Amino acid sequence: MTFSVKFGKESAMEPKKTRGKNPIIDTIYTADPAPMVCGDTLWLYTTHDEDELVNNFYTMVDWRCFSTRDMVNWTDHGKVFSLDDIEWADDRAWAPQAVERNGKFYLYCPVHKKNGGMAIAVGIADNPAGPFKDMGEPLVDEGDWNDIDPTVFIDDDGQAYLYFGNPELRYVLLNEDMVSYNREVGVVKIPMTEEAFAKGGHMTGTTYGEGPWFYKRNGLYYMVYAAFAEGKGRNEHLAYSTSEHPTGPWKYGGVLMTEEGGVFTNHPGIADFKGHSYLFYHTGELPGGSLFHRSVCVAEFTYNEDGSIDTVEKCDGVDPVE
Ligand code: FUB
Repeated sequence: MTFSVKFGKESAMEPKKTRGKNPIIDTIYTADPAPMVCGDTLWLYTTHDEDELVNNFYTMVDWRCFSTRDMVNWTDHGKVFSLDDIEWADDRAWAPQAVERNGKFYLYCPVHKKNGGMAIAVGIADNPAGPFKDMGEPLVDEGDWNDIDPTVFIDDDGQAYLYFGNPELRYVLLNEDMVSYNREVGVVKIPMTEEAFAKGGHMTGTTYGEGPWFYKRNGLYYMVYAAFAEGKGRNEHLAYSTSEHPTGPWKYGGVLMTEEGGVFTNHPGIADFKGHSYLFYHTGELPGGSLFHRSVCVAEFTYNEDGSIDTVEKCDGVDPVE
């Protein structure tokens, strides 16, 4: 059985009868999963690791989109945004996140600028499957290399937050238009303390590495991120911190997914969908998988009564939902 979706050009992927199977996508290499729930559909935006590498490094030129209504059958919407659509960018189509506001869809994407350094681009579309159109200039461009891995969240009072960063976690307060931010507040640097992110091996001396994912549940704010334990040669694991306020102070919560069995990077995306909580992540487990050839997976998890989360195991798939 396959289903059709209302938006865009789609192709139904191989139907799966009973359980969803990891990696979710086995036709291309994908990484940096960013789920977005819209009504009865979960949309999954990913980066795309090209088969052929340039300079033996991440070779990534476009962003892909997939959707599901049951966590088992997925529809491939193909390329929804690419470096070719961003006149001022030339490389590194890295980890995105999408959000809907007032009937428009915004895809926040780190890219390498033609004149050097990383910055955050915004693609805008009328439906979740794109095509996304670049807003024409960087949204965040501090002139350093920290401006990667944006995560966006609109709070109950309407204030939207865009967190991002490697090695530092930073944020801006997005304006209602979602394509500009409060310049008086500017780019705020989160104090990179051990209380917030635990002692770790990344450049700030904490575990916080990159790939933040910001959301709120039952009045508690969560920051989930790719993290580095102390010591040399460690792969990234996933960890989380919480706060009673959207801008911190943050308190370290624990390890969400261990580094074992993965590749150097990992990248979290969290969504509640049809009464279940999901952690999307990536591994190198497709045939030919490697540091630069990753694939997106998903695991179901539950919260403890106090809002804490136990370590989630990498798994081979999830059950269907209705
Ligand atoms: O995929 C490219 C980069 O690697 C992402 O931006 C990081 O989060 C890491 O996954």
